[in-house]
Amino acid sequence: MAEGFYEGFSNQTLWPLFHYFPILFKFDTRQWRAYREANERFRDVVLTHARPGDLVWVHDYQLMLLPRLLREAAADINIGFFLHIPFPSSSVFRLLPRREELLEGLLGADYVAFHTHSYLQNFRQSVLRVLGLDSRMDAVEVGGRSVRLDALPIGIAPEDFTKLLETDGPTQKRLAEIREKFRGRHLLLGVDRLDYTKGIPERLRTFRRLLKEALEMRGRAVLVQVAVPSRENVAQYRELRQEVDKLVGRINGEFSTPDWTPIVYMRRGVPRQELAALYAAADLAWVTPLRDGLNLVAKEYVACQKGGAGVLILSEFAGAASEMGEAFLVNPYDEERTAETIAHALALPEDERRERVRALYDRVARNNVFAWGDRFLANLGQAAASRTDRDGGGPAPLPTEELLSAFRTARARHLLLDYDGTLVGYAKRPQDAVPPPGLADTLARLAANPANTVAVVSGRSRFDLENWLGHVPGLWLAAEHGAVIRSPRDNRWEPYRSNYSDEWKQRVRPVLEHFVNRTPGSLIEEKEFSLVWHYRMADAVFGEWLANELVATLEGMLAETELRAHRGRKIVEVKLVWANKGEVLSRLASAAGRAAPFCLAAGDDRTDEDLFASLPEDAWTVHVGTNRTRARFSVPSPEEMRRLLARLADTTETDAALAASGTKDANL
Ligand code: ADQ
Repeated sequence: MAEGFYEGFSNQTLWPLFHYFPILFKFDTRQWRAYREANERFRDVVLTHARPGDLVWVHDYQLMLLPRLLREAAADINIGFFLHIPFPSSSVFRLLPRREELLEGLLGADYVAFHTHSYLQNFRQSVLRVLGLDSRMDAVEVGGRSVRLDALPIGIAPEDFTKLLETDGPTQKRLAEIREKFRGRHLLLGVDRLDYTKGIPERLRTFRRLLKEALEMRGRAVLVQVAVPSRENVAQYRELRQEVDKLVGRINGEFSTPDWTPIVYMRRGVPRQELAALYAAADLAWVTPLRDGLNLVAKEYVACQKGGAGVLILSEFAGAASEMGEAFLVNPYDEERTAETIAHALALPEDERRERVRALYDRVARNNVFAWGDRFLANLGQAAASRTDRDGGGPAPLPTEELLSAFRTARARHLLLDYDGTLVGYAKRPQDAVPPPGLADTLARLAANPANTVAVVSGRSRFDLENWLGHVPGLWLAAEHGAVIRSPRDNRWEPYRSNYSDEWKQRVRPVLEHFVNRTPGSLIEEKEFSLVWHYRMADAVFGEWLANELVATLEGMLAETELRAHRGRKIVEVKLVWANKGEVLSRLASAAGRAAPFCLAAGDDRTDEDLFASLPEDAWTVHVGTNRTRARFSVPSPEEMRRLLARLADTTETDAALAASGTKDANL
């Protein structure tokens, strides 16, 4: 079984496919069974140790079924999963027999993280195309649970290398020897597992081209290639080993001179001290996998270049490329341009090389493996906590018939409806979220009954609401979270408070502008009572991260003012504290001259929670969507909400007709 699991399904099915080598992947049902069985064995062992509330962190592609197996056996443990290899594009992933089981396996976790944002996107695409499950950028809802998704590139422990170089005598001696040996030469370094994803033959061929075309490299450049043998029980790995042996022999045969050998090939693992000395001595690290989840070698090299001027040549197909922008990025399949880039980089002034590697070093030092581990565990903790909260009493699905009957029998009713995400789905650009056909008519039919007070209570500006719903007779509009309200009696907008100033915007705007400059695709919206930073169009992970940072910055700045910063859906909003949906109901009730025995409030976001909190216990509070909420009930989508309102409108009209016919009878 072990062979079918490890050499088999893990390394001959998943590994090649996830690294975009569909031509190499094999599928064998017995190996698949072995994979499943091995995952079950892991489950059994974990279960002998796990207690309720424990945290289990599952690593990598060999154990993709484990999260679900654990969840089914013990719903009360908290499960995180990290994938160390790429998650391929959905068109490649779909080639895999048993793809559904693998995705469902992963979705057993509370938190699933990948190295890069694009792997995360690929995963979401696959979940959509294979399982038909829609997801948000940071979560997917499955079976009443939310699985949090994240991009969290792993780091290294830089001190493991820098300490050796700074304090370990033998390492320093070795470094001096290597420097001496390669004095006057360009030392180029490749360090890899001997794996076909690492692009070693392509690198050797590129080196050959470099020697052929850049004559100044002859006699000068030396490629030290360290390759540790790997998975030798798999045929492709044995073939690769032969191919590399042959290429090295050919190139050395072709170019060597009595005092210069172009390639030094070490087919073995080397101890950490030797590795650190090589990294520190190398003028250039040649890190050009054809595909790589992240690539630690790139980071290790940078760590050993603390204070140095080394050049990092990095494949754009390594996950690390997404966070190592100061490296020289190359397409490893393009031998010609890669060779040119290498020649160019080596010829750059030392200052420029030094500056680039310093920027890389700072990031590698900061985003180290400890920060990575802490963040993973903190995020897993949070994801698990929100599941537990939900288990302990989330909203119930809305009992529509019961609601209709309560609505029908009430003599007066208040309906308070949020707009975006509640009546209408979110659009990419705020101005595109126009009311769908039929919505205005439904609202008008509801408002036509004098027993109903109907209000759209939104964070939008009064201009948007006026523009889209201003023509609906009888409808109350509350804009900017209730800061300004329009009564249907005279269609005049009145602010909730009359003496306010917007001087504060001059202080807050520069802070938001700073964030716009840092975040392509984000923008500032100015409303009468608030300023909003929108980042829906920005890179989602980066956007979320900056949003937290912005709120933290603003919180300090706004303390003891009447302004508050809060996060909404892909926005951060700064507004006056009294501009709050919770205040709207009292306005309506006093205008209507009575409190209504029936009150329905619907909303989808944090600002609606203020409204829910201000309502009596028995109000019909309805959350649209699947997030956490204090509402009593939920409906899945704005479409569902609109259907519900249309049914209420039908009821209202029947009421009105009955009442009308009753009146007629009485008149007879
Ligand atoms: P790997 O495919 O193993 O890891 P990589 O990230 O490059 O790839 O790590 C290799 C490690 O082995 C490095 O720490 C390196 O120093 C060491 N190494 C390589 N050759 C060596 C040699 N000859 N002697 C001694 N040590 C050697 C998987 C994914 C990666 C992802 C990591 C971490 O494939 O994409 O970066 O997990 O998530």
